[in-house]
Amino acid sequence: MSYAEAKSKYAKVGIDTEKVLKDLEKISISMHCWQGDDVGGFETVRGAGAGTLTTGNYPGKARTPEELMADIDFAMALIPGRHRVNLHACYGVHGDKIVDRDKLSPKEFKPWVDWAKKRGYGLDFNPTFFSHPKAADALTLSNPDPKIRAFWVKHGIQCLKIAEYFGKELKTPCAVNYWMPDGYKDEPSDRLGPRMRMADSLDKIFKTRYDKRYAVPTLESKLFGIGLESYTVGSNEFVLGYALKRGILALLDMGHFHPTENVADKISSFKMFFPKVAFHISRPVRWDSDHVIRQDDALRGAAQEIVRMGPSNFIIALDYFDASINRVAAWVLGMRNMQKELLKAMLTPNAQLKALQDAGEYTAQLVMQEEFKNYPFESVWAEFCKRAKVPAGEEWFKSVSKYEKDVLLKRC
Ligand code: RNT
Ligand code: ZN
Repeated sequence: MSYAEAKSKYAKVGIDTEKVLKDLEKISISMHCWQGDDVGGFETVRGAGAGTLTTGNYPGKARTPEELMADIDFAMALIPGRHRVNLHACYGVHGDKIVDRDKLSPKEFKPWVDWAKKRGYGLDFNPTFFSHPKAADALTLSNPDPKIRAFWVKHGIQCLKIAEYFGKELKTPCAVNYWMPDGYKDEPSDRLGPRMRMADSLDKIFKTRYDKRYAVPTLESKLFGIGLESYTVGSNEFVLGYALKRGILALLDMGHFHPTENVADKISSFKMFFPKVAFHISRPVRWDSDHVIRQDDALRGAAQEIVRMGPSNFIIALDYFDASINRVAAWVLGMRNMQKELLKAMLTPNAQLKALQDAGEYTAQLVMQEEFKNYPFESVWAEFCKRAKVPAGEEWFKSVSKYEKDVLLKRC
């Protein structure tokens, strides 16, 4: 179906596709740098570890900041719209000597800022509370040893400063997300103590003066980690309570709940009590496996909630790391899938469906929910891509395959 035909079909159910195209263009998604090198970073200690696991050994991962930047640029050129890049503290650009986490400063991130300015990307940030000798036992901000806690508090503070620098330089607020793996493999004897220590450490970090116009802290919860199956300090309840009390944002990672929980259902409750809802869009398979996001029911559900409550109320970041497939393809596919689900949700007559719900017209609601799924979304997507001058269909994969042959495989 042509765009013009699709446009008139949507117009009949009250949807203005021209407005939808404009609205979709306004949604910036934060693309996670860590898919590019399996959460490696540029320090000496490598690998995700500490509660997470990357699996696979696909050739061609980025080894240097230059390679990672080039791969991100290549991916971004195949994604319609303007987006952001999400960095982790372990991706600092160091000289001869590695600056330890407690001493990181804007200096190590200047090359990223220079690059982002040139490209027009916004930057988001994450302190790295893992892949470090002082996190070997997966206890950082809740560590019983006050010296280790102090080290990580310092890291948390430095990251707030780096985020502020990003926001100020790039003139767009930087979301700085705190996720700590802290937890225990087996049943702890004290569940309260670590949570009290964690809260105290976080207090020390967030009492630092920072400019709220530039740095927007978020706190990410988790149900369990690999090797930390019995207890996670920063559980959902801990995060909700802490974030509300301290006036920061809570971050929902789609892989951090029981596999049968409906993450989409949580969003409206978050929206009620927080000014914005922050997201790590991920796809768990049996566990928090961080598979590339697909156009599945979980993503559809999240996108619908985001659209119904207004995308400007959300901070959307992707978080997955598959080391078993082409990493550039993993980025492009995930970003486009997120956009496609947002577009599908925008092309749904949400007000009509809500009216059916409120009127108790459940049969009609069910029928319409299903019928609208088959409206000609692809024609609008193709138009969106055409205007953004990027391939609409699977042709994008040809360019990635060529890049793999010409660039990625030469790294091995
Ligand atoms: C881990 C969390 C966390 C990380 C990134 C790399 O379970 O989801 O967000 O994936 O910080
Ligand atoms: Zn996450």
